[in-house]
Amino acid sequence: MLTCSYKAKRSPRPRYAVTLGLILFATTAMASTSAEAGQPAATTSTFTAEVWADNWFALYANGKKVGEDSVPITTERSFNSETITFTASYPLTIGLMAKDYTENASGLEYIGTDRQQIGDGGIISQVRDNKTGKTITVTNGSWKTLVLSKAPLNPSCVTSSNPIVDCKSSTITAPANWSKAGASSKGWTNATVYTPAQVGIKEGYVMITWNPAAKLVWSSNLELDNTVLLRTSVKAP
Ligand SMILES: [Ca+2]
Repeated sequence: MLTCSYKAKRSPRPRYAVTLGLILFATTAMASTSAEAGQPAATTSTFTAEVWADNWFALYANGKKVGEDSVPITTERSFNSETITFTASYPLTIGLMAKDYTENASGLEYIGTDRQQIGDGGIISQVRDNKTGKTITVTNGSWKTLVLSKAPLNPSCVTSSNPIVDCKSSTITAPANWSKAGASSKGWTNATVYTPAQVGIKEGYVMITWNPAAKLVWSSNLELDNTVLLRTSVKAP
């Protein structure tokens, strides 16, 4: 009887222990699952973007501005490059707002001097995932572009003694969320690739070792289009 009684008391203990263990295991597993679902740790990384622009740019990741050219667009000669580190998650939409310097809405520069001209733009970028060390995107003709500001619409005004009056321009505002995944592609076209000679690379451009696949890009008109948006998307590796 004693043995029986002992066995009767002992018997439920392992079951209880197993049940408790299962509950604890399940709770831990659930906590772990919800932590992974709640924060995108699995797809988040830090990235390093190298950018050279003639003349200015702002960099966006998944709709958020993560950096910009440290030399203001109000600087007539600005050919510096920038290295920007930021944190973001895949799928990653990279956006660049690029501006060619213009002295005013005429689209001209060096106004009133013997160098008065229309001027041109150009931008190149490469982005590296710091976790893997791999380059995940470079500017090329597969990027999409949208022109925001164009001037002059009548290039013959380049010789005008009063360009702000004689030169015509057109400007639209950047579409909301233009650098977010799923943004409208209405009006966007493929970026145009330009040679270093066409853009006139200088100064900061040569400070960076460019991936051979990274190309100088802009809209289809390097001279007249003064503010352009550029965008690409990168899937999780
Ligand atoms: Ca320029």
